Amino acid sequence: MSTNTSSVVVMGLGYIGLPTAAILSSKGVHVHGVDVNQHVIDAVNAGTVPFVEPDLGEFVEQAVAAGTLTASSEPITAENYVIAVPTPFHADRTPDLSYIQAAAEKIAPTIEPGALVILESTSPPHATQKMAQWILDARPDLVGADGAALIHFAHCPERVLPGRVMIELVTNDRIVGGVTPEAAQRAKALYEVFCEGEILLTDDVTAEMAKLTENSFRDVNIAFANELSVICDNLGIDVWELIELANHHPRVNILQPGPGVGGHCIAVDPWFIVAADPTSSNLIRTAREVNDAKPGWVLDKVKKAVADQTEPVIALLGLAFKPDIDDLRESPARKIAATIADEFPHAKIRVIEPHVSELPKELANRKNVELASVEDSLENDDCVVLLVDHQVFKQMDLPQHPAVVDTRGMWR
Ligand code: SAJ
Repeated sequence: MSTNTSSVVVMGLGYIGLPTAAILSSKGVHVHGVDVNQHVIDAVNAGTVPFVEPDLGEFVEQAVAAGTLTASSEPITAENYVIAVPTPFHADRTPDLSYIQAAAEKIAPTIEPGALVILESTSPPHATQKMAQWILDARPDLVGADGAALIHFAHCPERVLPGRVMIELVTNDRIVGGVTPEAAQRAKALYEVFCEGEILLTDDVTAEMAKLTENSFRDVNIAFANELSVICDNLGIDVWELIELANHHPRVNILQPGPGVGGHCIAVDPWFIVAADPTSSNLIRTAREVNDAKPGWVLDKVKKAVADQTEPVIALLGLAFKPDIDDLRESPARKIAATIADEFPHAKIRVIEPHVSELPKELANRKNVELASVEDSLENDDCVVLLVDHQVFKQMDLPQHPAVVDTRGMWR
């Protein structure tokens, strides 16, 4: 191992930072993880994981036992720093870089000349250079007499799929964007410690844009499927049969419609491109709007289905943002459930989500909402709304008595 890859500080022990810390430390790198949440720090130091991700627990347990992974609220001096903190957007959908700034300012006092700072958080164009400036503003001694920084900066976006993170961290190709070519080479050496995919070198701004482009590509293509689903519903055509047929064309590959697009990436990242160039990003903005409008369309379907009832019983199948996970963040199903609870105060709303043991707080305190079992019959409901196509739902038969709103084409 090169001397430059023996120590890493990871800022942010979330869905990306902790797996990255764990995989690096499994290769013998000394990793110190930093988080603002004491519960996360305690969990990691105890060799446990504060959220569900297959195989991550074993990696963390072994690394902590081997002494290569530690966690605290404060960074230490290391050869490499990886920043993996959230990048949400403001109310006006412009990117909020405050977590990156806070992490940059926190590591600044510990950095020694020659260190490499990598931004992994999904970021708008030029965020890596802003991060570099925040660090250098705090540490003017890290700027040489010729005006060049004495440390290196790179952007290396993650592209792992939740649920497959420990596999994809190793097997996915990786884009490495250096603010300088030397920074890119340094970052490549670090990712080579665990990544078996191709490591593709570019500059920092292209790397930032590549990540946003990947998720926007998917968003635009899901929007196409969602728009088709609305058109087909108006025209009395089964959209899932239509897509299946069209996808037999050798150059057509349409994605699946659903109740909207959830998660913390695909529904967010396209807005960073829109914010960077509002006048030229009409297609990307429109795709976002099409996908964001889909939960409202589902609500209208439910309203029509129970229009003649004053106290309907409505079953909602699924709350997660996609099938077979327990992650409810930014879930369109969850948004739809909350809106139905608002719109039908006299209804009985039975939420069936086998991956959670309690309802999220905005549903838990409603008198008209209960968490129901997947074992219960659906035949006594007035309306059944299929929101997530979890495997467990696929074993259920199409209910005969209730009206059905099937947003995933599971019962077609
Ligand atoms: N969805 C559809 N129809 C489809 C596919 C997905 O409605 O045909 C919906 C899902 O139900 C979900 C949303 O889209 O609500 C997003 O799900 P996803 O599986 O497409 O993606 P994520 O958010 O779990 O992960 C994505 C991945 N990006 C791409 O596939 C380009 C992943 O590789 C990224 O690392 C991740 O975003 C990220 O962190 O950016």
